[in-house]
Amino acid sequence: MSSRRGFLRNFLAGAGIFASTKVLSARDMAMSQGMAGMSMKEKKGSASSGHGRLATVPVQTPDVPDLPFRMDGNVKEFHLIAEPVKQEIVPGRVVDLWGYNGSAPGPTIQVTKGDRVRIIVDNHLPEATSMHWHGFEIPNDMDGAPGSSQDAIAPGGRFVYEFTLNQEGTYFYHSHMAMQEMMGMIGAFIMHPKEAHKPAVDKDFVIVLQEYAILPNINVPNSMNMEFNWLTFNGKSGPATTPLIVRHGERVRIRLINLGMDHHPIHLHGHQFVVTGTEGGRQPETTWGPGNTVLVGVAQARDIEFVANNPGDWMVHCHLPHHMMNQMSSNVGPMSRRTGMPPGEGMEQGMGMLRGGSATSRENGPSLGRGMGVGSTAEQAISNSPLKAGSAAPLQDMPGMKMSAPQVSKDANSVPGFPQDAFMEGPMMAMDEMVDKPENLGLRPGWSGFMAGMMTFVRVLPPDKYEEIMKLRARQQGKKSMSDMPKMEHHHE
Ligand SMILES: [Cu+2]
Repeated sequence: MSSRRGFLRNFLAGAGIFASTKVLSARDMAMSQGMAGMSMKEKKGSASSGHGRLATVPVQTPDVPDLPFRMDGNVKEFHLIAEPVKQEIVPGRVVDLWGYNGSAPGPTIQVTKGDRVRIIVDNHLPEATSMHWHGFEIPNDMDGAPGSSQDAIAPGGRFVYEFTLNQEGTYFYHSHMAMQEMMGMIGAFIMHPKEAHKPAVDKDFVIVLQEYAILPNINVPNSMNMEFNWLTFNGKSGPATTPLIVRHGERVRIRLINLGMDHHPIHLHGHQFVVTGTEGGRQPETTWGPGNTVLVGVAQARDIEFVANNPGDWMVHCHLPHHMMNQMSSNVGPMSRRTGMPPGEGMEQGMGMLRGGSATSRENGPSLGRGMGVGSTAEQAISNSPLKAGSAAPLQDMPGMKMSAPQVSKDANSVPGFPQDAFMEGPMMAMDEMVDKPENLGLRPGWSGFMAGMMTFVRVLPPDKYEEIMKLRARQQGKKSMSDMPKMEHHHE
């Protein structure tokens, strides 16, 4: 088969899912632009993907491990341990979450429709927990609803679940204790069909959306809070999220799962996609219409699919502005905005630290939200005050961070609204080296200064760049597995 025919077939397979010819022509244009600068060799490479293939591809959950299993006769046996987890959500910010098997979100479980599974759940938490299989059509006594279908699993206790799965799609498991959900206790549970859905995808990713309220100088999420300052994709906030690496021309599925207190409009740059699945499984093709933003509501899952026909590093992110920030709170206010400590104020007041009770106390509680804790609105009426020229200088000492002078116009302080709370966004916040990993290879220098919260990339790469990253990743994973060899077999062949 000539590369041109292969390419055409792939392109048609990808474009065929769209009903609108208008969209098709826009895609056609993007495609021809994207392909213009490529050599024949590269075109051949991008045409080698197999959209017509029968076998499913395993899902990749960047930054989250897969849960291994062992076969007991014809039963796939998994072992989940509910336990406290120390998790570094961005370099230097290690927080105390609750999750499974050392990870929050918990490890991804992958099965195939028709599988009989046994899942041993051990509770290593200091309190009772429960394990609910979200959306599973299984016997009531396996549902994990505490109090009604079973007793909660006591601290130190165990419950063994066993059921046969006759569904396919993007599902998840989670603690059914509400506050534990806000501590990180959820994981993806992917049920593959026996044969790949058509058109088959070349890459299949999972992103679990979570949010935490973690006040400055505290490592434990405040599960009572109604506002959140750490927004994560697979337990990481930008720029620590690991990009999704795809080869130019491949068909890509991203499975988005949301468990938190907010709905997240997830937006993809540079491509139109179709929503091919929900938390209820595959959706009929007649419902597929093009879009580039999908609202993933609480307790929902959405599968999006697109042909990665537009080369480049494309952002994929929650579009709620506050969900594209890290450590959101006014705590950087007083110290960074003033010349020093104002005269006549004590240490705590001068630094904008909380006084008069905890963050959720009667005094401070009402001001939680935008002002979360330090510098909260009850403590300080104005969160912003003029930024002193060059005031970022003291931060230049932070190791690993490229602190340059902020990009500020001379008359910045005369402009109403300046500085914004999120002034820290920008090249001065770049930490490319601190988040260095194979998947970030070749990103534009300084990229990390603009990535925060629920943000990552889909990197649509020419074959040579793609191979280079894959080789680097394989080498790194090889090194890792030499040092901490997992004892159990993996699902991936
Ligand atoms: Cu969001």
